[in-house]
Amino acid sequence: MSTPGDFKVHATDGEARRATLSTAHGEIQTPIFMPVGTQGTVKSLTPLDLEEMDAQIILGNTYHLYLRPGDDLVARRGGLHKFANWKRPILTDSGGFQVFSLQEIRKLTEEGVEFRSYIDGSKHFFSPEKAIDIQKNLGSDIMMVLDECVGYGEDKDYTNKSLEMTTRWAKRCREHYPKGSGDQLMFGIVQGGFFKDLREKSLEQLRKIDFEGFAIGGLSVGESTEEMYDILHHIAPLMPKEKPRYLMGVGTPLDILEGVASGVDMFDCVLPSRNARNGTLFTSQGKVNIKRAEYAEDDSPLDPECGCYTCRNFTKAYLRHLYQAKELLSYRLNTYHNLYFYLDMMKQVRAAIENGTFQELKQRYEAAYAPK
Ligand code: PRF
Ligand code: ZN
Repeated sequence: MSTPGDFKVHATDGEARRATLSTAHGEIQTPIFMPVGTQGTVKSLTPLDLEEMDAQIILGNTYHLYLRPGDDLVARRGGLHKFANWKRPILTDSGGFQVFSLQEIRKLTEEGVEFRSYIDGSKHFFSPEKAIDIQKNLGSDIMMVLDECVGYGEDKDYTNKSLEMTTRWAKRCREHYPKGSGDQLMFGIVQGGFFKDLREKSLEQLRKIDFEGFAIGGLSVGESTEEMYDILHHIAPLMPKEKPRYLMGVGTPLDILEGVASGVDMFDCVLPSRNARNGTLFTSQGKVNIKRAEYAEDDSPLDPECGCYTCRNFTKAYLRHLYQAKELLSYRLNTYHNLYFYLDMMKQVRAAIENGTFQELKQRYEAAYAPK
């Protein structure tokens, strides 16, 4: 029997790891991509769709679900799993990032962060303890600590003070939900902007607090790919080997492969689902922009190598038509394909690590996704 939080590494290929993380709603095979279900739904898909494409875990957002329909309302319905009829694991982000990215008006103090609702402008306050209470009400399998995601271009002094506060907030989160007080796991979040010494300092402080896993926050916030990879390559291999590592809000297929190569186990990003809704589709041959006129009479499947429902049943000409007509089915078929593509890539990644062929796989994707 495994207990929530158990993390077993089965194979490695360079820094890349093939592992299993146990949660209260079952095991997750890593490396894994987590589809984003901000409002308790992965936009346009049903739980059945997600199970069909082998989604192992989805992400929910504290910020959105607290504002609407309210975490207490969700708790009265037995938690987010029951409310949304999703039986597999759920990870919830703490709300920190959403407050910082969706809000110009916010007040940050040692106590927490004050912000206005994006729905009706009403005032709200998240303390580290409050962020955990909300995630307890939602009943997620993995809770994230409240952190400050430092914007791109902040100076070293600000970034340093911010990471120190993120550490104090992380400690308060853990003290509010000590290890073993329930079957929800809690991950700390490494910040420190684009300063390697500050990243190391953040990690050193956080590893003294007993978290079940560690995330890298504060990347993909407007920096160049080179700057992001520079920090990623530096910090990921320094993170505890015996715990899961999660790169938050990243990224393109190549970013994810770069993360895996640095030893990251978990990823989430709105890119596949959001891009699907604006007609940008990921295929084995690179990106396809389905709105282009060249596809108007193209009777071939979107991706001949893809086994998803969309590719098995529809032509590019039809997908383009649905997109141009803004038909609801366009969102659904495109989202289905893009998430299937990401999840299938992760399946290939896991097999390649087991076979010791991860670098070859990575090079194949790099060839397909080379900047044109
Ligand atoms: N912190 C939190 N959530 C996040 C981020 C972060 O830094 C990011 C950064 N890419 C995405 N989501 N809590
Ligand atoms: Zn497909």
